[in-house]
Amino acid sequence: MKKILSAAIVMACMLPSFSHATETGEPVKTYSFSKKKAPAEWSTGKTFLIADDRRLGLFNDRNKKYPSATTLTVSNIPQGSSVEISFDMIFVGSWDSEGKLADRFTVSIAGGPVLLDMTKFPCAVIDDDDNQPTGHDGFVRVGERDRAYWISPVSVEVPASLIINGEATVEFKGFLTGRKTEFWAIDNVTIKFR
Ligand SMILES: [Ca+2]
Repeated sequence: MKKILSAAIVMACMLPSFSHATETGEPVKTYSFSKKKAPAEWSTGKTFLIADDRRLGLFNDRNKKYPSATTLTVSNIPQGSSVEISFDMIFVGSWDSEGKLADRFTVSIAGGPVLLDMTKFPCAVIDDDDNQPTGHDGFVRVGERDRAYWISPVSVEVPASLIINGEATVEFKGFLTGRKTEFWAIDNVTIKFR
């Protein structure tokens, strides 16, 4: 009997260590969009092949053929925890960091505050020529043309104060000046509770 009791105590002591592992950085959820349709937590289902890897996208807020934004609903967030969302942002075409054609990308609470406001992009071209990209990760066919793409790791935190009833809906949105020349997609999303 004594043996059984001590085994139960050891088991009970092990339980908190599981939640501790989560706090110290184990993802509670990952999305790699390996199927044609994205999981239901995402408001848009369409995926697109870039370098033989499915990504959520493409998006363009000025072109009716594409959705302009997507939202991700994160549920079962422990009380008092914040949420860290990390993902690969894929910039397709030559996004502009300045000037009249400047583009923008935001991550925000749906209908609420902006968490990340991006105005600097890695899309560099030589001599202002879209046919001479530099530092890009490859080319992808969009419509009738091959376009360069750049992949940047992005991380954003949803503070505990913006989480209501253990849930947060986060919106990803691009504000593009190019209707047919600029697009975006996301991939390899990981969710961590902090
Ligand atoms: Ca993927």
